[in-house]
Amino acid sequence: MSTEENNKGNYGADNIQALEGLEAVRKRPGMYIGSTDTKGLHHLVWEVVDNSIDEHLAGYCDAIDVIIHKDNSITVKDNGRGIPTGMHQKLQKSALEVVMTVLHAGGKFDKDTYKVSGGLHGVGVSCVNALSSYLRAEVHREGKVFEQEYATGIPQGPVKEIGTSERTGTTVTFLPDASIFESTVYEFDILAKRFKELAYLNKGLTLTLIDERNFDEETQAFRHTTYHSEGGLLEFVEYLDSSRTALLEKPIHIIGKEDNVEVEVAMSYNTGYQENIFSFVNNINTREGGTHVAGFRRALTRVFKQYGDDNGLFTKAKVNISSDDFREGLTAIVSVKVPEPQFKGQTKGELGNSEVTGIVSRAVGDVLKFFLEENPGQAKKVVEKVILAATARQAAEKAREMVQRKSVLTGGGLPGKLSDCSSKDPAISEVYLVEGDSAGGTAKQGRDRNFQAILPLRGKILNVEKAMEHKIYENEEIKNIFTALGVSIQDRDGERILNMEKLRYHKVVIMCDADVDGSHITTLILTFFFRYMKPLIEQGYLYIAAPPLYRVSKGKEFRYCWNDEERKDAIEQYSKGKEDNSVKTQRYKGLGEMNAEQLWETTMDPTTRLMRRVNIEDAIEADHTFSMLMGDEVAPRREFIEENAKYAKIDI
Ligand code: 0RA
Repeated sequence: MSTEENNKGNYGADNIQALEGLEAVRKRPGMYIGSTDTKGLHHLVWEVVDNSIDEHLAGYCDAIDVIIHKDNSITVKDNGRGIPTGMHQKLQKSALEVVMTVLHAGGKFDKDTYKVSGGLHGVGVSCVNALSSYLRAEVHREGKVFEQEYATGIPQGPVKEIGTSERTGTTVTFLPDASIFESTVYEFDILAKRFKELAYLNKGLTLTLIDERNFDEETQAFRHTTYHSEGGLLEFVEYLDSSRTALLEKPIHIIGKEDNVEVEVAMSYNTGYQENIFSFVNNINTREGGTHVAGFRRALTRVFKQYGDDNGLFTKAKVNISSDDFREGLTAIVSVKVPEPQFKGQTKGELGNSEVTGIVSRAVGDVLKFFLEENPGQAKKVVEKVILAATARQAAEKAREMVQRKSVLTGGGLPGKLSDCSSKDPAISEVYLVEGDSAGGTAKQGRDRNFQAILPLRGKILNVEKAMEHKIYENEEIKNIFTALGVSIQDRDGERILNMEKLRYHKVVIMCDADVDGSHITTLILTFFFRYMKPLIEQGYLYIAAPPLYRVSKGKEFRYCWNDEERKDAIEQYSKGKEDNSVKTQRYKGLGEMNAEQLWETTMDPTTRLMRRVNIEDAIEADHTFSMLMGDEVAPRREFIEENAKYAKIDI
């Protein structure tokens, strides 16, 4: 019997069930893909790509190509085994149709292989199908090519055999349903960022992204990028630390397996003071950590403490070492593959499986112990750094206490430079961090003093990437930020926690000049918040003000413009297309060129201003950007700026 015959007149109970399943997805898309905004839109791609990654994990696929077409439809092509096309015995139709139309069918029930799909993303390609106004699946398998087309998940015909082929693989092309998604425009950068991460997490796999919406005349090619890593996590760590000075000759690489849980860790130390641990479970980023990260930390503390004690290194230094001190200047990636992961936490970004802690701890402990014994020279460097960290931490504690004690002694202790607002309700209060005393003065005159406070910051605040922690707390401008905001940093078992209970403003707005210097200072302030007040960003309290770039006027009429398009539009409007010398354009280079009233109506008036909320979508990339822009080494920074200048989007 041919596939075609199988499908003919097959309108049994199972078909109706499949239809009802897809209908449920269309009725409540949020339940299946989280949301229908741009995040949900990109989720469709993750879903299909995850299925291809599973083929890679099973050992059958080493290339995935993704194309963004002109109409924002997406093609995902892999060279895996291809979705099976034979008859599904129970449902009496092609397995391809089952995978594409039955919720959670997936098709792979093999417990011995790890799956990305079915994990956190995992709702199955059938969901993508249900949410696409059009989808086409093409399968190369057993020497043949098969295809089937769908609309909103409903097959538009049977699975057809359309040719012969010498390769295997699956190609899925889908057009997201515009009646379901708020936006149907794909972002190159979002896709590229995830593919880069996936390349590091799946060594040997090549991911290519092509954007057919964007043709580059110079190279006569569509915008595209390819990611591939032979070194995997080892290269990931090297990439993350590429603008820092390494302490070890080469990152330490740990691979282990116990009870079907696979562990892979790459770690290195640099001469900086930050701790950067990124973690993944089945390729999914666990932003909130979890039991795997706990296991890693436990091993680190245990092994280093033992090594230091055995060699009498800590007693000599006469400092108390806390577990934090072992992680200063550490960059690590902890990746585990768990057959049945349980995710918990607010955003389901935390691994809950308790058995994983011990497994990771043992795997890391064994290798680390061996490394220290075999490499006494490098071990000594790390131990010296740990001792330095402990000494610095104690100095920082004192400095922090000073700041906090001082704020109590001076009765509320608000900084003298702060022009506070009258409101004491944080929910409606805003504070503007303004570069320079003169712009601060203008802002003070222009503000609505009922709910807007102004804190001028003088000169460039400390470059926090390079400074030691106690220096941070001794810096006048930074102390002012802490006291003005009403937040403090507290120690809990050697871990630093930001206490925001007394936060005085729910909008903290960075306001700098719209020129190169201003954007540099914005980056510096952002770095500071990223490093020391991350929860404030995560809660959505940090903003960047957007002063206009131009003022176009004719006589008494004028318009503010935030970009060149608006400027052209305004000139056009006033000159009505004719040459008109009375149309004037003023370019604002700094806040200082605006008077108080102008600053209010363009930048501070909540009913008219433009403001950008700062979010750290991706701490990995943000961290890298910060350290690259601020770090010691010039080459990667230049490279970064050049690379990004082309698309004019250094968005931090
Ligand atoms: C069901 C079973 C098998 C593979 C797949 C589905 C599969 C799905 C997708 C989605 C995109 N690319 C894909 N590649 C494969 C196992 C196949 C076998 O046992 O031969």
